[in-house]
Amino acid sequence: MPLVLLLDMDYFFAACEELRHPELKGSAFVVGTATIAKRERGVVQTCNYVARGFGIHSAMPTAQALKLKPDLVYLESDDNYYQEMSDRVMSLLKGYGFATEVMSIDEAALGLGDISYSDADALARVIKSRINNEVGLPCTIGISTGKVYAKMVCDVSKPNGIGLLGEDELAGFLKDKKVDSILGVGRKTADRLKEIGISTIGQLSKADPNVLVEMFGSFGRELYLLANCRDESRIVESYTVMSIGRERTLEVETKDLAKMDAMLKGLSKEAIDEVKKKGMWFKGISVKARYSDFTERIKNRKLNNYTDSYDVLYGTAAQLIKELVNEKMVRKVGVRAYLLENRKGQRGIF
Ligand code: TTP
Ligand code: MG
Ligand code: MG
Repeated sequence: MPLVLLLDMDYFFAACEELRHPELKGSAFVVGTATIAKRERGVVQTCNYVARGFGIHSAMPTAQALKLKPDLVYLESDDNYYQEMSDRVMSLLKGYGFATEVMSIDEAALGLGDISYSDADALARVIKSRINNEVGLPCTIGISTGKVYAKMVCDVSKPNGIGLLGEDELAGFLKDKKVDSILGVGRKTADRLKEIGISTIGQLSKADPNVLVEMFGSFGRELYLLANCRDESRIVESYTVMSIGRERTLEVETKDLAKMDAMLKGLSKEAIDEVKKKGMWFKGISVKARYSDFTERIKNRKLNNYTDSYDVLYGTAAQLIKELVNEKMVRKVGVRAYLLENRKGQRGIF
């Protein structure tokens, strides 16, 4: 079973501030979106652990935080500085040569491949101490069989920890956790699940997968599998948002390659239109098949050169889908262009 290592920086913006203002360490402080003059109108981006001790947290209005701690220190956000620190962390991580997905400014996932838990643990210790020493910041690492589980075990190991979650521990770990502890489940999803009587992951595991798909589309399927100890999240190198793709359910489930091919043709056309509209080109192509049993497989191919050609996208997709056809019926196919760049040469973020 391949393992994923997920690293998330501890109280990131605030830790960056402590690094350059060590005198702040003992006092409660927040980093906020508003200027100091208008601080009461902004929200807290993050705060240090001293402030957390007073019940202050991310996304709380600063005015409310000041009520909880009237002598709270307020700092204006300095995005360029945090991005610079983030870049240092990410380039240290990428230096290990594993497939690395930068998931946000302060977190990344590494696909470790087939490696033992003890080797993964040893690697995590080295990475954590290098980030402590070479960048000067604290972080926490989670290791499990997929990105979502690795994130969950990272969350419960904070601060400054390393958490391992093995396959045999998964069911017990997940059972009583609230659904919103799953990466990607926000308040809206949690509220809708509550309406059908689901608040824990244990309850989610017993839901009807078809009902979940009806409610949430493909995310419903992911939720169902996640609740049942299957984390199929993939490491996508570079930014996940930096991909453009289309997927669609086939009219009837099929094993007929020609039907999938016809669908991919249309999807490729739509994806290329979008790539061109955004003024981008790409170097990675990925094709997905979803089977009747709700499992999915993805095939990726990296090109030698950037392109925005329909023929290349569709032609590659047509090759890749052949590798995904097996004895199972296929209900959905998708094609995606990733490793995107602006044609002007700048990395595109949108
Ligand atoms: P997080 O990793 O969610 O939080 P954190 O690093 O501050 O704390 P933790 O130790 O629990 O991981 O977010 C990373 C940074 O993103 C955070 O330092 C500031 C910013 N951020 C916001 O600007 N607004 C928000 O609502 C959140 C959650 C984060
Ligand atoms: Mg963090
Ligand atoms: Mg984070």
